Amino acid sequence: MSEYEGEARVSDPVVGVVMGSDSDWPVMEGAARALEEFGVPYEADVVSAHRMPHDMIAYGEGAAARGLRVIIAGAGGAAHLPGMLASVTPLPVIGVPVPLKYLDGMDSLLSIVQMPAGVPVATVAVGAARNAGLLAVRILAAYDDDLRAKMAVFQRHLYGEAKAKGARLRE
Ligand code: RP5
Repeated sequence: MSEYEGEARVSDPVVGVVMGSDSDWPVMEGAARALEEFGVPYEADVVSAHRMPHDMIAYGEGAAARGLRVIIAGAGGAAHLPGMLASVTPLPVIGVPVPLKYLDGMDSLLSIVQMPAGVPVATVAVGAARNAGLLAVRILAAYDDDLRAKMAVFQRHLYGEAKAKGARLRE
């Protein structure tokens, strides 16, 4: 059983966090944790583009009707999952390049970011699943006053941390 099974599922998820393999979870967990911090209901699952292509298409085609509003998709190597999902859903897809043993994640990054015109994937930095989660929150917050207020608090917190670092250097 994957580590995340049983803990990452909530009722009525609005974000789908999917990945090509459970070996991606140590990276993708960052997205899940960010969503939890903001109280955003999400689901997590393995949907491999190459090992379960029909499931992948079904996931993408059914996502909006099931109530999802954003998909975060992570994969490593020949990372086709985010782009293929974007091709079959009208929802925004955020791609997370997962770094593997070789090539430092550059293969994953280029596989995800080089999408053809008309089929965008919002690609975050290699391994930056937390930012993917935060971007999903921002997308949802555009139409949710409470969530936008939470994001503003979060940003003020970031500001405070950065200022404190400067203050420590000046001591
Ligand atoms: C990709 O292959 C997955 O997203 C993962 O990053 C990589 C390796 O998968 P495993 O061989 O560990 O299952 O499709």
